[in-house]
Amino acid sequence: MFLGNFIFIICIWTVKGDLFSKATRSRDDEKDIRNSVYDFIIVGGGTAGCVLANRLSANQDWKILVLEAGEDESIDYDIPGVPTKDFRPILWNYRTDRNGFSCLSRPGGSCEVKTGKVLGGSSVTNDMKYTRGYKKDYDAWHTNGEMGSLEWKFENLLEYFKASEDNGDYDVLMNSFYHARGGEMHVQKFKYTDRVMEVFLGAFAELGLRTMDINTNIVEAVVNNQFTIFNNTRQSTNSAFLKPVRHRKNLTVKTGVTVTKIMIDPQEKIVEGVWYEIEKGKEQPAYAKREIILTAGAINNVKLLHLSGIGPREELAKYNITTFIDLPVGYNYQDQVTTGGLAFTMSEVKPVSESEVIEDFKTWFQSRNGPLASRGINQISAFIQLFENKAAPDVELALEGNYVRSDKFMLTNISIHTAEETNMPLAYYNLILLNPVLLKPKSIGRITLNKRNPKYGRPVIQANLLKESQDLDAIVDSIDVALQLLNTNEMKRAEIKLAPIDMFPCDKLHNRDQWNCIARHYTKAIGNPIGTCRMGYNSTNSVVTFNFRVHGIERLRIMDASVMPTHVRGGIYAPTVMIAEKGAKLILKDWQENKSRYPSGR
Ligand SMILES: Cc1cc2nc3c(=O)[nH]c(=O)nc-3n(C[C@H](O)[C@H](O)[C@H](O)COP(=O)(O)OP(=O)(O)OC[C@H]3O[C@@H](n4cnc5c(N)ncnc54)[C@H](O)[C@@H]3O)c2cc1C
Ligand SMILES: *[C@@H]1O[C@H](CO)[C@@H](O)[C@H](O)[C@H]1NC(C)=O
Ligand SMILES: *[C@@H]1O[C@H](CO)[C@@H](O)[C@H](O)[C@H]1NC(C)=O
Ligand SMILES: *[C@@H]1O[C@H](CO)[C@@H](O)[C@H](O)[C@H]1NC(C)=O
Ligand SMILES: *[C@@H]1O[C@H](CO)[C@@H](O)[C@H](O)[C@H]1NC(C)=O
Ligand SMILES: *[C@@H]1O[C@H](CO)[C@@H](O)[C@H](O)[C@H]1NC(C)=O
Ligand SMILES: CC(=O)N[C@H]1CO[C@H](CO)[C@@H](O)[C@@H]1O
Repeated sequence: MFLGNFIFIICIWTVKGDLFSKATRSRDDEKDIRNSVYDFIIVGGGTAGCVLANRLSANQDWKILVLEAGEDESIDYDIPGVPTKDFRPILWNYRTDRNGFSCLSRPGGSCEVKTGKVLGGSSVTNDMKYTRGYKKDYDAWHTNGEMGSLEWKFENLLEYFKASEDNGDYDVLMNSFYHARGGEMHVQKFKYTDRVMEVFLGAFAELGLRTMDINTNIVEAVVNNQFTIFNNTRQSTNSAFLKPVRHRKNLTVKTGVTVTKIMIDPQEKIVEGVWYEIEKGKEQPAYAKREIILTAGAINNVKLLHLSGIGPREELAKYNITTFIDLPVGYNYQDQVTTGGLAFTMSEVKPVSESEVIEDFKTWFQSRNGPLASRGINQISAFIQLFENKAAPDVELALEGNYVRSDKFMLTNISIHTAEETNMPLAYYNLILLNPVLLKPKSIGRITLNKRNPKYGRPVIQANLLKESQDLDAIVDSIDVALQLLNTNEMKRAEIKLAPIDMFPCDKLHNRDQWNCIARHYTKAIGNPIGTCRMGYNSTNSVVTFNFRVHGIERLRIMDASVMPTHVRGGIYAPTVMIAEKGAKLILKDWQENKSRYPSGR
């Protein structure tokens, strides 16, 4: 069966432009082929992929295929109090390449990059925070003289943010310039609060920060964040966009399949379809009559494109891959970055028993209430500006609760590793980590194929975290700000103090030198990778146009976080959904306007 298909495909490759009419084919073969022809193929059922699957399959004239490497999402991943970023089976388990200047004391001298491998992608493994970034971030994507880029001005993007938004907080929704309801994705604050959250809100207020909606272009604020939750349950883009339309007849979703290659007609530079693996070594083809859309994320898009001969010529030559299109795919990798090491302890901590936690799980499953219907102190963060006159924040001081078992706690200094090890759902915590997240780092890296095993090996992520000295300086500056919390009345009254963290090997150093050392040793990659397929004007320094078309080839687009040229000042979940909304609109428009452009009856 497989072999039959294979021979068949070779026929198609050689007899370009006609999928159906070869007399040499048997009826069975024809049926197989017919069944593997779609209008659009979406590669990667992740954050962006699920949104596109919904929007494109709304058109009954189109047959859509979604190919996702991970398995279906389970309700266990949707409990807000349980951090899915530690669930190895639904992660790609990638790490940055060892570089000698960051992640030094992390295992292997490298940092984890926790992107999701599951239907819904990283929207299943992320922290669900709903932040959009700033007007000036988007306006900076504009290229002078390029009309298409004008559509990326912030004012023109609001409609796409609002298209998917269903905001459930009245105080936020009131600002109808920014917010909307009625979309697929429910956005809301958690109802749950505790005493320590109040203390931190008060302490940041003493430092001059006001509690505000971060999605309204304000310079600084302490934020009781909104999350993509519905009924105290995670809303991934799978549950918000895909699940409700999975019954659609023209929509096929295949999970547990990995796309390994894009089929390209070498003469015409047209994309015809993809090969995907149903199990190791067993590949099947699928064909697209209209377009193939890559949404495999900023790391895996690169791997797939390189394996398919789209990338930097000199780089692909190292693997003896013939270059179809010479493009800077994989360059311009950027991730946000933070460091471990800064943590606070509270004087009185109520110990939690196992049976209490079990009861709380039952409560959540029965009524979606209780401590598991929250993310504890993680709900609070502060956005601060380090450099004046920027009119936007540089750092998010992100709080993260953790529970350190009493046998390890307070007896002696605890290691940073122990401080970060997850033992309990988020609402139970006796330690508060403060992660100063650099929102718009200057350091730039690159992704390349695995040297020994390009096809099955993990891609090489040269993240270059903290390579630029400005990045390190900004993190250390923001720690200075964070330490001022200790002088606030709120913190003093609550007896919140610096946690006794073992700073090895930085224990002999002081002040800035010590924090410099800690940041280099205990670096954390946030896991918000972007930029590897950036949008731009031409093929010299970008991979796709401002309409997401890959330069120099037809019928291939990329529509996920990888097209962002630089970071927006916030997470990239909502921005990625926005990109998919905008992309879906563009596709609808293009195929309406240009009906005859590609022969649709072939
Ligand atoms: C731990 C963590 C916490 C985060 N928290 C937040 C937050 O609170 N707020 C925020 O705004 N942002 C957050 N982010 C970032 C944000 O969620 C992601 O960056 C964003 O969702 C990326 O979307 P994407 O569509 O580009 O990629 P993904 O959602 O990662 O989707 C890519 C999909 O493609 C699939 N795939 C890859 N290769 C193949 C292949 N060859 N064949 C088939 N399928 C393939 C993958 O399995 C995956 O499902 C967080 C990220 C992480 C890692
Ligand atoms: C590439 O091809 C050359 C010449 O055929 C060969 O010597 C080399 O080992 C190949 N390299 C790889 C990575 O396959
Ligand atoms: C929330 O979930 C619970 C448990 O499944 C259910 O009983 C309740 O009706 C749901 N509420 C809403 C508003 O959907
Ligand atoms: C704990 O850490 C502090 C600050 O780094 C240091 O002064 C102290 O000696 C350490 N104590 C132990 C027992 O390691
Ligand atoms: C591509 O664009 C960049 C600026 O965006 C410019 O510097 C470069 O000269 C352009 N290259 C070509 C070949 O037009
Ligand atoms: C439609 O096709 C024409 C001609 O190829 C092209 O110039 C135009 O940009 C296309 N329209 C859209 C919306 O892509
Ligand atoms: C392109 C395609 O297959 N369209 C089908 C989508 O589903 C409707 C309803 O089942 C069919 O009528 C279309 O033929």
